[in-house]
Amino acid sequence: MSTPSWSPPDVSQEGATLETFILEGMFKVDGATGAFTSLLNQLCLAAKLITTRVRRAGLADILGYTGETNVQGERVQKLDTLANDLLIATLKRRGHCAAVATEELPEAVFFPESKGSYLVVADPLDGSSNIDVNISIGTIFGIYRCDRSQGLPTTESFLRPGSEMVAAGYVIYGSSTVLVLSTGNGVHGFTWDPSAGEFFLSHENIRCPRRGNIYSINEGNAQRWTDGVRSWAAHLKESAPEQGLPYSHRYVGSLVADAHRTLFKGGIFAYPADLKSPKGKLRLLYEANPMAFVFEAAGGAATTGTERILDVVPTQLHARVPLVLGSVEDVALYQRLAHGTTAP
Ligand code: P6P
Repeated sequence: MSTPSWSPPDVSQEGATLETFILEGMFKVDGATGAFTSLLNQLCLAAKLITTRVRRAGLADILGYTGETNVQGERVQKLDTLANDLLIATLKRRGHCAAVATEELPEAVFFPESKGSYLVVADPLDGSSNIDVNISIGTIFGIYRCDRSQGLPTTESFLRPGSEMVAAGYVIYGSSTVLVLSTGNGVHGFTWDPSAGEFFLSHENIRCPRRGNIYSINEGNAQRWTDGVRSWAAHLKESAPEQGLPYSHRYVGSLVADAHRTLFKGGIFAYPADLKSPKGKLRLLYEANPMAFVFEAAGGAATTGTERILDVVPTQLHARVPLVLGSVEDVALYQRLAHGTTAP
């Protein structure tokens, strides 16, 4: 039985809580069981729990490294571990999630007691190298349906293109905490109100501008780029006001922060393959795919430079890809100048 696709309510819901917004979206779907709605609310609960810990990090001595390293070979910070554990524990409740794969764990976590038909992929705390210098970090998530007619899911159940996701989004812990969510029908932002302990709809129907004037890439890697990427970056720095050049350069070094700014202001974010990261640095399942899902739902674009991100079929949970996302015109220009290809 194909689960009807969820869509948000028609009339403006400005000021509605996230739970209300999700619930009212469900009421519009004939035959909805409430499982998807309940799973989304569990993810929102995880975001609330992580938000409170992130906001207290400076006070509660949960900064600093644990001394361990994760499957990426990166030093693990306490907040990383805490966010990962909170997310998994929250998703395990209510039984709608059959398994979850996160950046922090080498293998997926399966919930055999669950009768749920959903899989979650997540980067529980992206940008963790910025935690102890108080720069924006975030949580990134995506949701797939899974077929339970063959019994429990397996790791292979996760190795599907991002186009098969039914929802995706992220939480940015910045000057305020904002949860950005898409179920494929538009993109909506919810801002955390700590006094109420709720997320309230604050950005309805977010649209990515067709073109921006900001490019976001780690210029420190320039000597490792291909000639094509170098010529693209050089083009954006030319002084040609009639072409809207030069662009400004902004780079936080936290994907959620750089992507969030690009979603609202337009322009382009790129983490291309280079001599140090021949497959790119960012992970397909729980970084590139959820961001690509959000950007396409907001009228933006996301490619590897030659292929639509959401079409890439992962070969393993922690597969890496080159990631280029942003305004459709800026992504198309990147593809033309950096790879000599046209938009997919
Ligand atoms: P670099 C953070 O560690 C991260 O995974 C992403 O959030 C960010 O976009 C990227 O790495 C930054 O990488 O090599 O520029 O520091």
